[in-house]
Amino acid sequence: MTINRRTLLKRSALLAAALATTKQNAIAKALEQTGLKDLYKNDFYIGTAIGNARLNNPPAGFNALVAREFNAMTMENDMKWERVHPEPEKWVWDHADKFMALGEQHGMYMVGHVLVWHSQTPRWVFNDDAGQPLSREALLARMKSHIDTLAGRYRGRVHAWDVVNEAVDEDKGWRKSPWFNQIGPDFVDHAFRYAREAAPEAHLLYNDYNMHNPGKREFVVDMIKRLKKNGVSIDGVGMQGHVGLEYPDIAEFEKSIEAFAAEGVAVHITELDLDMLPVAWDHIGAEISDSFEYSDELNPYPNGLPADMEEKLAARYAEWFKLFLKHRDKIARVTFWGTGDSESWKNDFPVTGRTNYPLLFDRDYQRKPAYHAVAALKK
Ligand code: 9MR
Repeated sequence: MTINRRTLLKRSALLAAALATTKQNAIAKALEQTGLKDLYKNDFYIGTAIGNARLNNPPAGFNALVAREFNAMTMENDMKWERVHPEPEKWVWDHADKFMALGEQHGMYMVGHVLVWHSQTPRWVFNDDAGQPLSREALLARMKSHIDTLAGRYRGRVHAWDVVNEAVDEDKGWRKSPWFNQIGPDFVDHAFRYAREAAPEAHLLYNDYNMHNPGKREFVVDMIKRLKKNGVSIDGVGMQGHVGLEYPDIAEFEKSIEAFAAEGVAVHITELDLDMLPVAWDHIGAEISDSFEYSDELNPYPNGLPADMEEKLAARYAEWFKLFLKHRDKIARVTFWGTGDSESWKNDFPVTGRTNYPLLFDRDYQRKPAYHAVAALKK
């Protein structure tokens, strides 16, 4: 029998198809026991954020899924000042302790979120008993005592701390938060110094969103340079990664990864999620603010994501993970901001009551096509 070119081509196509099926079967089999953390074990940690509801009342199989898929955990809200330290003499440890116990049971890389932030911080922190703004020295003392107590409690157990969160404005400058207004720009230096004293072994991060924005990138690069010049040690930058299908420009995000790494710090992708809903502020032509009125037009998929959108989500997630893999030498961790779609803050921001699909697991904690697209990059 002579084998002509056509037969050959046909045979190789069949072989390729058979190989692809074998490969898919192999992935599926491997994933019965293992998860993303195993596929990416030579690249970076794969993390998730755990909210209080899941911590205290996990749906069936939730803890097992988290242990199978992830090797890093961040507490979504309950180490924030207003939750853990709601009154001057009151500390609430139950949730944070429970979070630590869950993670440690599975040998996770534990992330503390967050020591110094303007949001979710009670007003009393910044004021004296008469309601007047604290002096610089008094506010620094308060910051130090908070960091000592919180980071000190989990010393040697929290592996990375978001030390300062969101201190930079979009338009290249300091956010005019009470921290900045009452202490000055060196509030960041002090926060890192106090954190280093309280948690000497921890990896200390500056964390922010929209880090692809060139103005923010430059500002943060300058901040790192200044900290280092002042003898303050910073180990990494957290790029939150609240992204969408159309934004940001991945090339700009990449420039920021490179710019931060060039300063000698590790990059952590700390809060990854991918918004699938119309961008509210484009739609109604308003300025970005905290909330927009609900309309059905802004909530187009209340009963499930159409297949073509599911594919777009998968393709976009694959693009992001290709970028992360390309820079695996610079990236220490990629953490999703939640596990299943129902948990995500994106269902309520910036419009409450929508149905969003930003994560890799659906509302029944099943792997979505986006999950498989991310997994397939490692085969
Ligand atoms: O996901 C968090 C949500 O449950 C809270 O209501 C919200 C309050 O500010 O904070 C969310 O998490 C934020 C994180 O702590 C810092 N970066 C932005 C995150 C999304 O807002």
